Parts: sequence; structure tokens; C-alpha cells
Amino acid sequence: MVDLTAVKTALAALQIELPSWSFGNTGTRFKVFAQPGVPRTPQEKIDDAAQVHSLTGAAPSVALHIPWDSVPDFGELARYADGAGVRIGTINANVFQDDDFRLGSVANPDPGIRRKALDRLLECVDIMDATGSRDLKLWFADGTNYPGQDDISARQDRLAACLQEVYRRLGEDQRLLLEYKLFEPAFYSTDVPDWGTSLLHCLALGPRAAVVVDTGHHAPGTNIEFIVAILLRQGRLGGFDFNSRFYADDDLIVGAADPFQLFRIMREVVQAEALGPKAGIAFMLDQCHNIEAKIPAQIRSVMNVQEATAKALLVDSAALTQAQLHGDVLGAHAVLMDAYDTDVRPLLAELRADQGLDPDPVAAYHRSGYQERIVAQRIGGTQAGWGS
Ligand code: RM4
Ligand code: MN
Repeated sequence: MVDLTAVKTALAALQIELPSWSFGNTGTRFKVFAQPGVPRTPQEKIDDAAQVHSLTGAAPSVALHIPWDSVPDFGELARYADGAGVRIGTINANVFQDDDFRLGSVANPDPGIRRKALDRLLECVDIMDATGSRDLKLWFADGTNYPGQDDISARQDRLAACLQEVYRRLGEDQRLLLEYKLFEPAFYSTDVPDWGTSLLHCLALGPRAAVVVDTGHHAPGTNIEFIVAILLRQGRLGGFDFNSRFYADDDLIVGAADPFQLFRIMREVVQAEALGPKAGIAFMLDQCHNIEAKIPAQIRSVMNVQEATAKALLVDSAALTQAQLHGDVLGAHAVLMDAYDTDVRPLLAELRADQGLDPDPVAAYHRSGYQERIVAQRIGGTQAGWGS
């Protein structure tokens, strides 16, 4: 039997970090669609994130992307976030949108360009000092398009040397999170294409380096929960970038394409007792809402993670272990599916009511008038979006 009070306590402790860039205008390489009411400044992105938190109670931090979210005074921005009821979370470094980075950033063959990339990363650590952020998240677009274009192994050496310098610069309580991605924008070889490469770099760096699993960054059919289990065993799962994919790095709403996969992933996290903040796993969203309304999409994303987690917590572990030890294949599978097939929405509605929240955060958002207000107020200026 599963203790429902314990399930609710565990769910109440789950914190999901929102990406500032999900509130800006995004699109594909064909078109970026502008939406009315989109933030013009990092402060307005924080306001939108704070809405998501006030309605879900589960999204107390917002990740920044530098230089997209650059401001003259990051200490002041942190105080602004505090005033809005959230805090600044992970600092993401963008070393992929500059003409100089055509052949890569930290693995570029040109030492001058590598230095420029490194300086950008070190600047991100300065920002972390000012905002009180724990994590620096690194994703590199580095790689090659053609066999022979560059030396695969030399690129790894350059990457490792740069990571070393960044790692050395971190404070005692700060971490370096290294994200991998199978391909794109590089098509022939990517310098950090998979969890193995990321893990090797993290192991070489030291205990405060860990791997980020972006759920959209794998080949179709990859067993992501297996990767999660392996990284958890090593104590090197730094966090997730949650999103959904049908084809490539689609950045759709988490749990939209494959809610069962999300459940299986969260099951591994629950199994490893790594759900609460103490375990140090950063549960982040990394999504773009190209055609749908952004704030309700973020609310829905938070709810989807909560639902998958609730189902993972409902697995009757004792019954599952018994079935597994007895070689009861179908019995074990049935225990897992019973949990997955449970409608957890009433449980989560109850939890929200207990927390003094509206049981239906999306409906509460639509009733709040916030969307109408930002559409009316955010006139003029330049809307935030890719590249700005
Ligand atoms: C990358 C990667 C990073 C994200 C950027 C915007 O594909 O997923 O995490 O910061 O996109
Ligand atoms: Mn990501």
C-alpha cells in the first residue's frame, strides 16, 4: 500500500525551474511569431515566471540565459525577483550566437576565439556570484559539419582545458552542469553529443560537475530513464532540461509527446530518493512556445511534471520488489502500469487546495486578467526573443 500523505509531502517538495526564454518570442528557422504581451525586459520575464509560481506553488526559480538576459546590475535583478516572489536560478551561457563562433566556441581551432568564449563563461560565474545562483549550465553548439574539417580529439582537448578553467573559478557552493545534445547545429560530429562524453568531462573536472539530461537531445527510441538511472548511481545527475520531442530538438511542452516516458524517468528519480531539493537535482524546463500562449503553456508544463511525479510516487514499491524477486514478469509490469494508469488529477487538486492555491491553475490564470493586462501594458519597446 502506498501512503498518500507521504506522496503529497513529496509532491509539495518538488520544485521546477522555469526558463526565462520560454516567455519570449521563439520559432523555427522559418519564422519567429510575435505574440502580444511578450516581455521586453528580463524583469518582465521574471514577472511572468512569478505568475506561474503564484498559481502552481511549484516553480520558485527562473533560469537566465546570458547574454539574452543581460542587465547592468544582476544583484538588483536578484532583488527584483525576490520582490516578485521568485529567485534567479541557473545561469545558462550562450556561446553560440556570434559570428566568431562559426567554427565553435570552446573547441574552436582559433585560440583567440576560445579565449573569448572562456571569458563569456567566466562572466557567467560573476553573474552567479551576484545573483546567488548555484548552477552554471553549459551547452555548446560546437562540432563539425564535414569529415576532416577538424581534429575530433584535439577539439576534446580544447574543450577539457576550457572547462577546467571555468571549474577552477567556481565558488564552493557552485556547480558546473554540462548538457549534451546528439546533433544540431553541427551535423557530422558534435563535441558533447551524449551522456558518456559529458560524464567523462565531469569526472575529470571534479565532484561539482554533473550532467544535464535534456529530454529532447537524444536519438528517437533512446531509453532515457536508463541514462538517468546510471547517472544517479554515479551521483552525477545534475538536472534535467524537460521538454518533449517528436522528431529532433522540438522543445515542446514536457509530457506532451510521451507522458509515459516522463513517468518512467520520474520513477527512476523517485527510486533513487532524489526528488527533494536536498538531492541537488535541478528540475528545469527548457521549452519554446512558438504557437501557443506562453504563460499557460508553462503552467501546463509544471502540472505535467507534477502528474508524472505523482504517478511515479504511487508505484507500490514493496509489491514491485516482490514481483521482481519472484521473476513475476507480468505481475511486476502490472504494478508499474497500475500506478501509471491512476488519474492523479484529483490528488494534485487536493494538494493545491491544501496549499491555499486554486485547484485548477490554468483556469485561475485565465480568470486573473493578467494576460489582458500585459497585452495592454507592454506596448512599445522590443519584445524579447531569439537573438535579443
Ligand atoms: C539548446 C540547449 C540549451 C538551451 C538552448 C536555448 O539546444 O537545449 O539548454 O539553453 O538550446
Ligand atoms: Mn536544454
